[in-house]
Amino acid sequence: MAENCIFCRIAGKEIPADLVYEDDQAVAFKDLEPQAPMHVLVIPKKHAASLLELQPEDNAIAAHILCEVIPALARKLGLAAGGFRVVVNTGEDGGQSVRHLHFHILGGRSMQWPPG
Ligand code: DGP
Repeated sequence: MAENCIFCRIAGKEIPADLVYEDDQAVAFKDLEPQAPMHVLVIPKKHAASLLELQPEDNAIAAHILCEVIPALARKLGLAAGGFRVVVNTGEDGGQSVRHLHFHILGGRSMQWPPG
């Protein structure tokens, strides 16, 4: 757990969030500032500031989130039929505001490309 990390504190239940999924490695909760009718954040419980901090030993958690948690959540949240978008903002130019790795799942409307 990183000091003063808001997402570590959500994972640790120190501050409340609208949790939609939890297992021993990951947590998912509704985004406080939703950009789509369904907007959920999936985070690893273990702190990593961004994608750039992931190490080879994090392969298993990254695969777990991508291959298991996100598809299962998309189905559970009713996004599988219409489709959805997964976004990992990274660093300043990537628009990352919270320095704890998180996967945005956005759905419930048609997405535009390119993103702003
Ligand atoms: P990013 O810009 O990619 O770092 O996205 C951070 C997202 O986190 C942003 O969409 C708003 C959301 N967020 C920030 N603080 C909180 C919080 O305390 N609770 C919840 N549920 N979401 C938060």
